[in-house]
Amino acid sequence: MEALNQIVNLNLHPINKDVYIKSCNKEILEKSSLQLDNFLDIKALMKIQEEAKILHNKAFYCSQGHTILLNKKDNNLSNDDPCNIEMTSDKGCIPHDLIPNDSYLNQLYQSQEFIYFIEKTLDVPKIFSYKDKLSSINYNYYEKNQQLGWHFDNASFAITLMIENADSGGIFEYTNKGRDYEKNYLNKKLIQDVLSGRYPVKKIAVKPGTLLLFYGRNYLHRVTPVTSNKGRILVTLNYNLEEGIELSENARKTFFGRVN
Ligand SMILES: O=C(O)CCC(=O)C(=O)O
Ligand SMILES: [Fe+2]
Repeated sequence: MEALNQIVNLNLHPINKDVYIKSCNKEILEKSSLQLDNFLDIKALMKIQEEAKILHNKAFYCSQGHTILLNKKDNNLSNDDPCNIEMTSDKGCIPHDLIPNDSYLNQLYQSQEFIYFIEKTLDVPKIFSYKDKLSSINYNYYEKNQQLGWHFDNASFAITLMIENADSGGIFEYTNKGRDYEKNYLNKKLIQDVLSGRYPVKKIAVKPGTLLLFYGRNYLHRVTPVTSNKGRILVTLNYNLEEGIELSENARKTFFGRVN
């Protein structure tokens, strides 16, 4: 087990210090997302990039149609309903059980200091890993022309680590205005405007080593198609607010090609 400072650039991001944690909490409340550039120590980033390349040929590629709420299109509903428009998502995925135990990613994910930082920054009581062996940490590979269509996540928040970015395309875009899940609020007019390109969404172009936190269940977001030969590699660090949660068998089959 490496010390946290071998993995995280603690000089720039002292996530084990209360003052810094408070400033991150303030920032995510003010700006709606938290972007920490150069979060990973440079040597750790290089090791993770190497690991991503070694695992690449084991990635499971899927292409799927889904609505913004991650459902299947309902042919009984009107095509004009923005919640019934079919998006396309295609990417490759390495599930958690293929990531070596001693990977920096596993060490970061399990680190009590990192977990505490996330809990306090998001102001949630506790976070837990997935019960299933596939969903907690994922490498995502986006090749040329691949993308993630507009959607709201099922999980309330998302944590991503950029590992390699594409030379062009593969940009993360979002708006924090479309939904308030807790209040059962969904702004269909705004969603319609986003889908048709009329709404000025926020764009985040991040460099390798950046950590990004956002409220994926309330933010309509997407990854634009990669347009360069160089692909995009991103890690998602996935936690739940309750213990013992599994990703649905259906979702596991879709994203990982298997259930166990
Ligand atoms: O790849 C990204 O930047 C976002 C990933 C995402 O939205 C998801 O996995 O649901
Ligand atoms: Fe998402």
